[in-house]
Amino acid sequence: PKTTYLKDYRVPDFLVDHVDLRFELYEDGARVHSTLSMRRNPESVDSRGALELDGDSLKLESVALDGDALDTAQYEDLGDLLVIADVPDAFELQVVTWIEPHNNTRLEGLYKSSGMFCTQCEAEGFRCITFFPDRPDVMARFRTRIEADKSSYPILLSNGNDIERGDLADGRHFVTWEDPFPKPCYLFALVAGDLVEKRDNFSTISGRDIDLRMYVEPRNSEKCEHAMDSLKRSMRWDEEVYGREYDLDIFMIVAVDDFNMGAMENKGLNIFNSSCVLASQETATDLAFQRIEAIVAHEYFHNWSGNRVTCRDWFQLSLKEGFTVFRDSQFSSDMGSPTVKRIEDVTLLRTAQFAEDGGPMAHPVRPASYMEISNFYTLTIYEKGAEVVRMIHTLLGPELFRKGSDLYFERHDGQAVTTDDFVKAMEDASGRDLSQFRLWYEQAGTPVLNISDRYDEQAGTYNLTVEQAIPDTPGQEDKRPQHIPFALGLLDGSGNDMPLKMADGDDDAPAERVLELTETSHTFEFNDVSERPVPSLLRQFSAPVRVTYPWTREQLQFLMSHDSDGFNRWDAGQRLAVDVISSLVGAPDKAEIEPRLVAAYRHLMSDPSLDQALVAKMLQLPSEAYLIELADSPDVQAIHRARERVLTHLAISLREDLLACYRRIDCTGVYELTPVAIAGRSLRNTALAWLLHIDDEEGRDLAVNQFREADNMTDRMGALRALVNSGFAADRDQVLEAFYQQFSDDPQVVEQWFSVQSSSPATGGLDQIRQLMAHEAFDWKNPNKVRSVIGVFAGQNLATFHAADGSGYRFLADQVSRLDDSNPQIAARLVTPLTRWKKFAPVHGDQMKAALEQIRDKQGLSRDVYEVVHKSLA
Ligand code: BAL
Ligand code: ZN
Repeated sequence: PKTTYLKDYRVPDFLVDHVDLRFELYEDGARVHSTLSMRRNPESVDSRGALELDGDSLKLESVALDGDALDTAQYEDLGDLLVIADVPDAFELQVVTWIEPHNNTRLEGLYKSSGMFCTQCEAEGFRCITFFPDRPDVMARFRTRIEADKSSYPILLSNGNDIERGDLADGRHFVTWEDPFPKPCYLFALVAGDLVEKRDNFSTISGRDIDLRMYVEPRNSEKCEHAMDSLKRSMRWDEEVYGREYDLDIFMIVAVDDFNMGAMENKGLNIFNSSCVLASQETATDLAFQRIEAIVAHEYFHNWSGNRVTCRDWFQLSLKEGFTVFRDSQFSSDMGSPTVKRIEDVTLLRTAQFAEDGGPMAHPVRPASYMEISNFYTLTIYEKGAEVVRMIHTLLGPELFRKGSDLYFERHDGQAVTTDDFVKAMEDASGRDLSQFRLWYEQAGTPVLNISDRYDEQAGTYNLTVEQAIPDTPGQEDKRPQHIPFALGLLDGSGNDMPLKMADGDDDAPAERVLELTETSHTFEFNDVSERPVPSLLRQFSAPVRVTYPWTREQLQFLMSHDSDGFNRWDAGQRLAVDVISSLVGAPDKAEIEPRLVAAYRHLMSDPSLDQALVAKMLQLPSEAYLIELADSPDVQAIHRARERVLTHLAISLREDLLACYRRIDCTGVYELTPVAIAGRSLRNTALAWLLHIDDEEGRDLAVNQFREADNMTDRMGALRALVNSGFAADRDQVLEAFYQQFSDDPQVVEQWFSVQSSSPATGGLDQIRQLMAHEAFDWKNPNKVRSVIGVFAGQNLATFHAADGSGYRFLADQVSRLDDSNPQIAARLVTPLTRWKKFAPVHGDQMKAALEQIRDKQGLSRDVYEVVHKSLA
């Protein structure tokens, strides 16, 4: 496959002013009539070149230029390109294509899901619908007429406003939609189906009434309220925090079961994976409720950061994704607990993005090349991209950042631009020089900050030396130092923040500072320091970096209970737990387990005056995935055993505290989604999980009872998960069966039921995974089912996946090869756990490599999987 390079970017040779589409939808296919009003781009260097339009899997029926049919000698249909050598400077091109949505298993372009037609065009799906210059810097106004059988497809939707509708012969009907905003074709959408409509409305800041509509299958009509409320909160928040008002008269959300992504921000017509939008107390966990709120917000925020201002090319993907993830994380912070939200974001970043940044697919936030753009919807583009925007926010402060975002939206409204344009707007609005900061977009890899300190009691000075190093990544060596905002505080012996006086001419002595690192090494001096401080470093995780500092366990325990920064309090607990578990990896079974850990956890569990939302997070032990990420040449089985040992030890030592904690928290009231209520359920379920980890009989009774009595999915799932992971085999089988019987007709719940089993070493042995795949509810064509069984197995059930005989790796290779024929995007994602083979101890690495080679040797490998496998083996 060919590689596309950023350095080769050229403006488009042709522009499209207007697109007129007519879809004839049938059961055996769809005919697409496209009329493009086109002209040569005056900025193109090639002023006489041929017209080339992208296509994929299209059957071309006819081509006409300015009303005259062309014969086959006048154009060339190369499959992936339609070439017309001789076109005037401005013209109208009519193309008719035939496509087969019912056979479209890739779920790119127009396809069928549960009997409805729907689309996914980002990144390059529009070319599967009709021939078109499929690139985001070609922006056009779209009018779309949809024709279909009226009884099977009463609802016909596209972008913009519906301007005309009517009946046709043979029981068919049509609706015409017009979108007044020019947009790239990746934001085009179409939906046709037998759906129920839920309506609401929103009055914008300037007093315009917006019609809000959700379309779902009839069985889901009671699961829309949360998404609708989330939408209204998002619309209000974007007005208040970013000054962004909605621009069309209608905003629509559609839920579909078969979807490669989480959701898609098509202009005025957001399409969601059902699992990311439908929720009820009985069927969705707290986590799902929060995820839905965040994703609804994310897609809505794209209306400005993505749609009104879009990307010039796909190398700029983080322009919209990084910024929009940053915006949705600010929103979630404002709606719930900011500290908890930060902990969740950083956990994902440190576990998964750092792993990506240290592996063969490492790439900058603005990549320099790709083979298949679908492979670049990554944690680096999204999460690290959001961290980069967050650092700009930290460096500029909220007021100047807002000035910068206002300028960005004003300057570039209706344009397709670059990450550099974004940074420039921030510079121009703030007067700050961000030239070195731009390296965050260009250099891959996670910077490491090695920190040392020296306290001079006589002089009353404290020196902190920070050295930054950025590891080599594929194709990038010898990196330049980056501009890093580094927030810190210093704690005195009582746990109070000390005034931070520095010899910078500033008399101010704040309790916290954001230092700016720009050199390879910096030494910062603090004055009038009356005692040796305990440093609280990188507060709020002010930059996406790794920090090494020789904290003692005593200091970590101290920070856990005293740091005024909630995030660092949590982080100290994580560091302590990581240190304890890591020291036990490979140690004899009798090796002592650090008593401070038990003491610290007991303190957290037994003091109800502490912030319960933070406590709930602090009681989560670092995951196996995170421990593996932190280790050099990890032996997964040894890490698994060490972590299990610590968990067992904690549960035994804290048994009475766990029971008391479980009973102390009252969960009998009305189900609420407040941070306090969520924390209560989380704490209770953690207590339950720990008790069942040691097969405690009393805990078992509590779990069985909770499973039966629960009026919400969080508690039902908490009990189910605890029992599934326990040694109580009979109870486990019983609750699993009861759960399935109750929810077998709800695909989103069945996906959770699959996940709870495939993630568990207790039930998720390879034989069990195969059984799940043979289950009546498993469906190869549905990405959520594939993810919930195969993806969860390889990503979360690490002890089984990394079995010493390599069976987990071979199994995954088989599934990837099978899936590659029908859905290459999802197949390529599934490969991820194998890509890091070089990091692992040879006992794992050699067999992981062999599994990658097995995939590589498959005939007819897709471009998606080819890229991931070949880069991993390079
Ligand atoms: N643009 C793809 C889905 C999302 O990030 O919103
Ligand atoms: Zn997005």
